[in-house]
Amino acid sequence: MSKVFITGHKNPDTDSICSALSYAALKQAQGVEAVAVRLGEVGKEAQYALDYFQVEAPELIASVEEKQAVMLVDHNEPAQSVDGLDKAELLEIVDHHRLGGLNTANPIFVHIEPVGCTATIITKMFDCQKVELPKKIAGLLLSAIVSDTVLFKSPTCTEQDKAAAEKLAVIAGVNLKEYGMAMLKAGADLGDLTPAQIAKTDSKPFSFGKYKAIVAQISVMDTADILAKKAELVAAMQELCQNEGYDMSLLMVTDIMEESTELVFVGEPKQLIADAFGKDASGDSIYLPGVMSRKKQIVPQLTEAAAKL
Ligand SMILES: [Mn+2]
Repeated sequence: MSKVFITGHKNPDTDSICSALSYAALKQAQGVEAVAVRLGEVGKEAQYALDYFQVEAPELIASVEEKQAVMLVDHNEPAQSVDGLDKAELLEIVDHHRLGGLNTANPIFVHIEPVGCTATIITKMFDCQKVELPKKIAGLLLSAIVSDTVLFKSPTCTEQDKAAAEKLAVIAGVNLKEYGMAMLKAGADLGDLTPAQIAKTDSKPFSFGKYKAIVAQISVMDTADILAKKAELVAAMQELCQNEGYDMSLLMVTDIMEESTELVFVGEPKQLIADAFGKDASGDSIYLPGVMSRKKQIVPQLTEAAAKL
């Protein structure tokens, strides 16, 4: 059999990069010819983790050929997955997101749990399947958990994520808090990102009722710098809608320290935002204290509001 590709979602975040590498390591330990791949550029945060634990990034691919064996981690929605998936041979899904409309020709292995990170599930799989966790892989899994749970502050974080991270930190030989903060800081560095790049940071496409939307998220230590450029961001988001055919573009500017989000939005219907969050949405942003998770605090609310609109 040719090699099995293991991939996270398009526009990969730290979990998608690190879980693909880790699941490939688990499969390889079991004799499967697995190779981790990625569908986009490695972000600053994931690069910090790869450098720290001296692991090469997964190979970049644009699409898969017909009949290519594929396993998905950290996503299951076709719109977020590799081009050509419909004609590939999908074997497995390991994920922690909502189910999003995938149909398959054959029965497949699916392992989805409502935990804070795919890496938490993979950590448990190493344990259950009695495969020893290499130090580097423990470091990658830990990095993914720190990222997805924002060092356990996100409402998506469960006791399982914390327990896994504590165990992984010991194996990886790092101080959990120190390493975690350093990695989040590396990811929060805006550096030379243009407004157009910020508008697509960690973005994912969604359908809310009949409306197509793209929801991006940028996590920072302090939102003042980025919100000072809100007019430029809004212009870039309008352009994104026009160029890529979205009805709405949303950007979560999440303050890691304050545990809040300024949700910037363009497009129509703004009533969707007003209904979903119970706020006046006549401007171009709303402040959402306590909101850090797209998956739990943004997408379900928009989905429900769209159903009633
Ligand atoms: Mn994830």
